[in-house]
Amino acid sequence: MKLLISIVHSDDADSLTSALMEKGYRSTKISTTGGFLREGNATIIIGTEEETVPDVLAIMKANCHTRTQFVNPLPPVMEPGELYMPNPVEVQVGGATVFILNVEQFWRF
Ligand code: 2BA
Repeated sequence: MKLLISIVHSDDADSLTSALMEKGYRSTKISTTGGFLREGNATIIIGTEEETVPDVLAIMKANCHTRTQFVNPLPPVMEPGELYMPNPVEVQVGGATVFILNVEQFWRF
């Protein structure tokens, strides 16, 4: 069995979990925050059999979209009277960042 930990855009999370459920995959959504953008994203965890991992990844690819966002870099240390003009930097976010882990044991009571 495998555990997929997938970080996706918040706007894609509900369509992803619905698409997974339609195909019979169980998932859990956790509200998370990206360390770089400091914006909300969603972490979807999915426990599934090894042979179904390609199908789950295909569902993620179909439902999670790449987005372009602009971020303002941290302002430099300024001397009094200096003016800082922020120059936004473009970053590509997602579709999905996926970690796949081996599951040693799985129990449901
Ligand atoms: P954030 O950390 O908010 O990062 C958002 C996007 O900013 C990243 O998109 C990437 O394009 C850019 N970025 C992140 N760190 C950067 C840096 N040090 N310098 C320049 N650009 C940087 P993605 O790579 O698609 O990542 C989307 C979200 O997935 C991340 O949100 C984070 O929450 C998670 N993530 C990505 N890689 C991870 C990792 N190795 N471990 C844990 N979480 C990760």
